[in-house]
Amino acid sequence: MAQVGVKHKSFFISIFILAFLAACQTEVKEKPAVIKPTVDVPQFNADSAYSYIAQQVAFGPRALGTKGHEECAEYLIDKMSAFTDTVIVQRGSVKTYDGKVHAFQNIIGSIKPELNNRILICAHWDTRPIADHDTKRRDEPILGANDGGSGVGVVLELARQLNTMDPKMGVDFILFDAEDYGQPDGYRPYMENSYCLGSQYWSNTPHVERYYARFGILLDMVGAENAKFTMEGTSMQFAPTLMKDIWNTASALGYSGHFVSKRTKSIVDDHLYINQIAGIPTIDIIEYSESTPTNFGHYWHTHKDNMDIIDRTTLKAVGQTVLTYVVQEIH
Ligand code: AHN
Ligand code: ZN
Repeated sequence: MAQVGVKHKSFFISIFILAFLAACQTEVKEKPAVIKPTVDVPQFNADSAYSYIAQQVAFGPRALGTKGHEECAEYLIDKMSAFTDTVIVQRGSVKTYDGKVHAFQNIIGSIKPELNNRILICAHWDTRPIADHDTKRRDEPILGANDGGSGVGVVLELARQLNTMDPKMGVDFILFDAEDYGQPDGYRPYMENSYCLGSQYWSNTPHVERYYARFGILLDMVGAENAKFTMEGTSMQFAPTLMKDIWNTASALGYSGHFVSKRTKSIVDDHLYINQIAGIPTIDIIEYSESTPTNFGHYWHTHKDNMDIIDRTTLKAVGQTVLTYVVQEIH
């Protein structure tokens, strides 16, 4: 009897162990997969972005100190007021490389300004006062449809869309002034940091005290036909994860023709100062050309930078990619 009892005992122990192992396996199998909740992403309207570019260009050149600059500022403040909860215009003056003093306006629209958890989307709105890379009329200001107009056009359309979405995070849209009054190549005496004066000012003196954002996205020259956007060096240095995530988003949406997963040289642009001074990890989505000595588009700082080179297909690729990434982040 004692032996039977022992046999019975080991039999029940074996059954118990098998049942336990089975339970463990079942539990592992039935553990629900971690799926990110799917969020409805609206369609980025490229026609709308295009029209915001055309309206800026209709003011003529928007270089510091011009009538077009003054009038366009009013238009942008109006638009930003329509698309965000609060608008702050940061006004000041800067001394440019040519010794002149110019008034500037950084235009800052905020959705849910009361929230601490924030993201930042930005572009420069001023245009270059000279056409130093053109072969003729080099001392005349350019229209800057792409360099100045396009980033703002996409930012405004993003603001219009995100404003209707009741985001769980605050969103700031900054239109920087005084980006493109930088010193031409070979000008003496050399002046350091002559570009991006508006973003340098804001980075040192943000529109609210102790401002911080989880990340920033800068849009510069995002509207030219067939534009390629590579993984620019400064962005990869300061915000590699953000950059890879956004390029992956573009790829998932079928925009790998525009968003090329190749690292290219570092560029001095507004994002450098936002990273260095404000300490906000920020990337630059900026066109890279393989076929020009500057690696900017063939139209860059020439009179060819007008509405003829703006293509809705490129605006859509950039706008939909950023909108998709941001909508997922703020829910
Ligand atoms: C420099 O040429 C040093 N940076 C380019 C920044 C820029 C100019 N973006 C648009 N125009
Ligand atoms: Zn420029």
